[in-house]
Amino acid sequence: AKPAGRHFHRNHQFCTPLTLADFEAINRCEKPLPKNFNFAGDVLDQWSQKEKSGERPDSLALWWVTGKGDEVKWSFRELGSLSRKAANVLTKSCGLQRGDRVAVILPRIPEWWLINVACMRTGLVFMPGTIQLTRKDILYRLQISKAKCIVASEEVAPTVESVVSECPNLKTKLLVSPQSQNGWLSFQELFQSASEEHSCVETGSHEPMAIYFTSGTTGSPKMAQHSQSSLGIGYALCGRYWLDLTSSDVMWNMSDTGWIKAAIGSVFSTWLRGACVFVHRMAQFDTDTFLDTLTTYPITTLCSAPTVYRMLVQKDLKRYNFKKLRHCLTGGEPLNPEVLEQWKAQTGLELYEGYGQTEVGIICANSKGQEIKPGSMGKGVSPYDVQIIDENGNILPSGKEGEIALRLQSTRPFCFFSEYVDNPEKTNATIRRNFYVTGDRGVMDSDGYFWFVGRADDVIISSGYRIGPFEVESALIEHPAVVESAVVSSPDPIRGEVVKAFVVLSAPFKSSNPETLTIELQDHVKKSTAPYKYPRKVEFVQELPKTITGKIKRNVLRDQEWGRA
Ligand code: BCO
Repeated sequence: AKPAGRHFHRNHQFCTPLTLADFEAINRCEKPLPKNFNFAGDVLDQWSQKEKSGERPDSLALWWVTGKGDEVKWSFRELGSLSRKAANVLTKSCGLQRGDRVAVILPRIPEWWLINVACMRTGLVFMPGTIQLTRKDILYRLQISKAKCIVASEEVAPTVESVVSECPNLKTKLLVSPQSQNGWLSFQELFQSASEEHSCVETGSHEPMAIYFTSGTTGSPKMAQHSQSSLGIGYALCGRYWLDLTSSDVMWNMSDTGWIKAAIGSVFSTWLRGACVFVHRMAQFDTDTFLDTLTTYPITTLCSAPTVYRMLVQKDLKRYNFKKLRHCLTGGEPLNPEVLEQWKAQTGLELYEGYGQTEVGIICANSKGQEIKPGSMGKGVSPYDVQIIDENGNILPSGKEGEIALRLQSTRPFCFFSEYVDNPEKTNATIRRNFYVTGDRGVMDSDGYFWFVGRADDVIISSGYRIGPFEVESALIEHPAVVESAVVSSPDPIRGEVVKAFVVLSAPFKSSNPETLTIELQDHVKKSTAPYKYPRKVEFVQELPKTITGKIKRNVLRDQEWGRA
C-alpha cells in the first residue's frame, strides 16, 4: 500500500504538478478545480523543488525586519523545511489532528507565517486574530469556534490565561516567546527538537482551511470559513493583474495578521507568484518609520489602507527616494480621488485601488495597465460577474445606484467563503435570487467601472476596519454612565469615517464633565473590545430617535452626521 502523503499526491503521481497557468485557468473557469489541493504541497513545495533542482535560484519567500537590526530571510526551501518542523510541533507535540481549529493571535513575527503554513501541511484550520483582541473577544472566539489550540505571543498570553477555565474545548496553549511560561507549551523549545521530515496531508479542494471573524450590523462577529482552494487558488489572477507580481518582486502588504488582507497580500497572491513577502514588525504605525522603510529596502510593491496614504500625503514625499517602489495598491475602504492625485503628484506613482470582502476576496480592481478613473474601484475581477442590483434581485442599468452583488451560476464559485460556521440563516441571508449581496451600495458606469457609495447596513468602515455598531454599543452599555447608545459612522478627513457614539447618560453622570467622561468611555471601550473600534467621537444626548416599536433609528443619526437630508 502507498503511504498517504505528499509524495503520492494525485497531482504529482499521475500528471505534472499544477502550474501557475493552471491556477489562472481555474480562476477563469477554463479548467475544473482539482479534487485535491494543498497550498503548501502544490505551490510552496513546487517553488522549493525548483530551487533545489536549480531551475530557479534560491529566492526569498519571506524577508522580515524590525527596524532595530533584527532580520529574518528565508528562501522557499528554508520556508519548506522550517514549516515542516512547525507542522510536527502542531501534530506530534500538541497532539492536534486534521480539521482541528487553531486560534492564532500573534503580531507580525515570522512564526505567524510558519504556523500558517504548518496548518496547511497538517490540515488544521487556521483562525487568525489581531493582537488588539481583548479578554471578551478572545473568550467569544474560543468558545464559539470550539478551538482545540491557541497560539499566542507573550503580550496576549495573560489575557488567554484569564479565560481558559471557561473554554472546555481548548486542549493546548502554545506560546511563541523566548521565555517559557507555566501551563504553556513553548513553541521555540519544541521547534528546536522537531524533525524536518513531514508528509503534507492531501487536503480536498473544498476542505476548510481558515476561519475569519467578520463583523455585521447585529450580534457578535460571524465565522466566515474559507476552503483550501478559495484562498489557495483564488488569488492567482489578483496576484498577476492587480498586484502585478513576478518572482523578482518584493511585496510589502501592511495589513495586520488578523485580517484576510494579510492572507491575500502577505501569503497567497505573493507566494503563488513566487515573489517575496516583506514584513516590518512595527508595534505602532508611524509614518516616518514607514517612509524610512521604503527608502531602505528594495520594496517594489506596496499595499496599504487608504488611511495610510492619507497620512503619508501630509508629508513632503518629494524628499524621499523610494529605492525600488514601482507599484502601489490600496483597499479595505474607499480611496478619495484627491489622495490618489496627491500621491501621484508627489511620487510619480499611480495608486491602484481594489475592493473586496473577507467573505469573497477581491471583487473589483484597477488592474495594472488599465486606465484609472480616480474615485472608482475599478472593474469586476474574474471569475466574478459583478452587477448592481435592486432589492428584488433585478440588475440595474449603468448609472443607477443599487447593491453591489455577484451573480451565481448553478454552483457556488470556488473562491467564495464556504459558509458562516453554524449559522445557516446568516449564510442564506447573503443570497438574493441568483446573487450574492455584498451589503455595499455602488454604481457601475457605462465603461464597467464600479463606484462605491456606502454600506447598505449600519456597519462602519473606518481606517479599513469593518466595525459592527452593536459590538461598540454592547461595550458602552457595560459602563454605569450609559443608559443606551447608538453608534454610527461619521466623516473623518484621515480615516474616511470614524465611529461616533450618541450616548444617553444615567442620572448620576448627567452633570459630569463631558470631556472627562468622553475619555473615560473611550478607554472603557478600548478595554472591553478591540481598541480599533473605540468611538473617536462621542455626543451626549437626551434621547435617541426611535421607531414606534422602540427600535433605535441609527440611519437618522448617520444621515445627520453626513449632512444628508
Ligand atoms: O488612534 P489612537 O491612538 O487614539 O488609538 C489607536 C491605538 O492607539 C489604540 N490601541 C491599540 N492598542 C491598544 C490601544 N489602546 C489601548 N490599549 C491597547 N492595547 O487603539 C486605536 C487603534 O486604531 P488603529 O489600529 O487604527 O491604529 P493606528 O495606529 O491609527 O493605525 C492606522 C492604520 C491605518 C495603520 C490602521 O488603522 C490599519 O492598519 N488599518 C487597516 C486595517 C486593515 O488592514 N483592514 C483590512 C481588513 S480586510 C478587508 O478589508 C478585506 C479586503 C478584501
